[in-house]
This record gives sequence, C-alpha cells and structure tokens, in this order.
Amino acid sequence: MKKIITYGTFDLLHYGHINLLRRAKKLGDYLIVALSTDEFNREKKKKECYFTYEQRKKLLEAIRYVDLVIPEDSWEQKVSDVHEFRVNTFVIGDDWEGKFDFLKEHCEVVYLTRTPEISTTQIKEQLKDKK
Ligand code: C2G
Repeated sequence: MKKIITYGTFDLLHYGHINLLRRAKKLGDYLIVALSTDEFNREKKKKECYFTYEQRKKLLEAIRYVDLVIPEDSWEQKVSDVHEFRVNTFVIGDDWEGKFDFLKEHCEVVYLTRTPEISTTQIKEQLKDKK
C-alpha cells in the first residue's frame, strides 16, 4: 500500500483544496491529511480560522480521497510522521516549492500546482466586500 501525506489548514474548504487532495490520492492508495490545529494556526501560522479544528476535520473526513486525518501542531513533526505512518510520498501545493526538500531523504516529495484563482483569504475578502 502506497501511503501519501499532506499538510494544511483547509479552512473554508474549497475546490482548490479538493483539486489538491484528488491529485494527491492519485499518487497512491492511502491519503493522510495532517490538519493544522487551532493553536498551531493561531500561534505559528498566524491564521485565524473560520472553522474549528473539529469542524475542519469532519469536512475532510467526508471527502472520498481522504483516509485519515491527524493533527498538525508543529512545523517539526513531518519527519516523525513519515516514519510513524510509513509514508511513501509527501505532497503539498507548489506555493511551498522547495521548502520541504529536506524530506527527500525520508520519502518522495511532490509539489502540485495550486489552483490559481481561489484561496481562503480571497473568499473572506470577497465576503467582506459584499457587506
Ligand atoms: N491549495 C491549492 N490551491 C489553492 C489553495 C490551496 O492547491 N487555491 C493547497 C495548498 O497548496 C496546500 C493545501 O491546498 O497544499 C492546503 O492549503 P492551506 O490550508 O492554505 O495550507 P497551508 O496553510 O499552506 O499549510 O506544514 C504545512 C502547512 O500546514 C501547509
């Protein structure tokens, strides 16, 4: 079984996220999503989420491509995750191109193109403008 892992906040889930998860799953048989916790988002990623971790987790678990959701609560957990879950491939959007090449000694590393015209930030801004 070829295991894939990806990481993210996945707030206000949209089709850009789904495009990423669909292509990530295509690379193997089992997709793990390490989902940024509320604390990790607030303290380390400086992101304020609309949905809580539990709500975002439920949304991801409803997606056919996702097999397991685990918490991401530190930048440093990736190497241990790869070994603990016997991951073959790390996947993330190419907005992170090169940033996780250190994982290449532990697993395959794949950067997938982002879906260009959509982002959680853009959704929030457009909703604000509509008020
Ligand atoms: N994504 C995408 N296209 C978009 C928006 C997002 O392909 N239009 C991808 C991102 O590249 C990422 C995933 O969807 O691979 C999740 O996006 P975010 O929730 O913004 O994740 P991010 O904050 O980049 O977290 O340790 C890694 C971080 O946790 C990644």
